[in-house]
Amino acid sequence: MQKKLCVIGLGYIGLPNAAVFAENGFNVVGVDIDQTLVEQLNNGIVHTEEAGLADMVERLVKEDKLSAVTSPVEADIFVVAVPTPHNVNYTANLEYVEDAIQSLLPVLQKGNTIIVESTVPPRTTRDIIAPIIEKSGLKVGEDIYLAHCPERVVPGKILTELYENSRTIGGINEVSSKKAADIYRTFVRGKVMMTTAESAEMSKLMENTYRGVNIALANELTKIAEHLKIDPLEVISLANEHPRVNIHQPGPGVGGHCIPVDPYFIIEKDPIHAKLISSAMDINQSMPDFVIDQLKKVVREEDKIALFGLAYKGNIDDVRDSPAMKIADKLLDGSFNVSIYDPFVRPDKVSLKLSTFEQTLFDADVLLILTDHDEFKQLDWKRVKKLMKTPTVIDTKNCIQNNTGEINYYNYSNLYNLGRKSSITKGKQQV
Ligand code: SAJ
Repeated sequence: MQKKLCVIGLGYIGLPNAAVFAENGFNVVGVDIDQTLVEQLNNGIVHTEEAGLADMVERLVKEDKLSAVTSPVEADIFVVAVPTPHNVNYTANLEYVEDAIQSLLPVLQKGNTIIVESTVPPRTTRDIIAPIIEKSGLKVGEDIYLAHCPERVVPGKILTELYENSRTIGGINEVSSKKAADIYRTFVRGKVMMTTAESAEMSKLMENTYRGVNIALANELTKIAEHLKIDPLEVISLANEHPRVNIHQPGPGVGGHCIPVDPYFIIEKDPIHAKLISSAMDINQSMPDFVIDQLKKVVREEDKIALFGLAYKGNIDDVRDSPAMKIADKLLDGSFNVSIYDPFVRPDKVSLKLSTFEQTLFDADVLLILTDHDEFKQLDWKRVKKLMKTPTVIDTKNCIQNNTGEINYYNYSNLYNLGRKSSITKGKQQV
């Protein structure tokens, strides 16, 4: 018989998950506290730019395989995919997770499986989530199966990665792991790895911490290289020719809901030992100020700065924790004339004013590139030069591929030349 599956939270992770479960034989009901989102979804309307998702949801709703409601209904399986934001002091705010679990209690039945995909600090499943479930009178691990199966998909490729990525299934006990693993095995083409809830929680956090620490290393190298007048991008590409080295790419900082947040969930649990992780987070957080310091070498007060890109990374519409937002806010607080263009971000999703391509570049003194959208990689430099007052570009993502020498181009290779009179050829790009 077809199993009924309830997904709690229809955001960036919950909705694609709901769609994939529905596509793979489950009768899916999505739950979200946002009434408008629920109504729109029941009409087949989706407002995220995630590749392929809108068409898939529209079809599944039409086929009656997916619907949405505002509070949980009885089901065989519950998948919790709500956000875990951080508090002001960077500890995990588990309010949404706790509320979601609490909301299941009235509909829970013996034999149900609860899967938590939301990222949580180590020990949360056993010490916080299981006790809430047991308030129902049902015993976790015997009457109710509970597992933490952290989401690992990357925005921009969510649907592909839901199928292709390996999954870590951390049951509260073995039978819980097996029940949850059987559900993912219906569509996951990667490995389905069974472990404990604690190892699943910690491995998820370490995946994002690994990336955050390695990006911090690249960012720190950039600062050192600027000081010592060395090209850090060339250094990275040379070092990465070593078979066991993989230095990541520097940038204007680290954004998104995961890499700037998750490592703090480890720090909060053991601040005494999480020294390297703490420093890495500080370095990444300092990058927006570093970018502004570089920019100030070439701009004066009242100058017009054109900002390209608000999203936290290329070809997506997500601005959560975006370093570009931080840079834009800080520049707008100063006495600069700032104009912003982002082809992906919808103007109603941000408090900052967005302008068109032409409006942003018109009469600008400097173009600051903060996101590596494909559109920016292929800019028509003749057109850019014509619109700008002074054709100076600072590319913090090293994403420009067709620089024709029409403009004064700076990326992290040659930051130490910024604001100097002489023009020097350095690295791969012409200045
Ligand atoms: N970034 C750099 N340098 C790099 C790589 C990335 O500065 O070399 C920046 C990006 O520009 C961006 C930020 O890091 O601002 C994060 O981007 P990302 O693509 O590294 O990661 P997310 O946050 O979109 O997704 C990550 C993924 N985790 C890993 O790759 C280990 C994804 O698989 C997780 O599911 C997701 O976090 C999550 O939800 O936890």
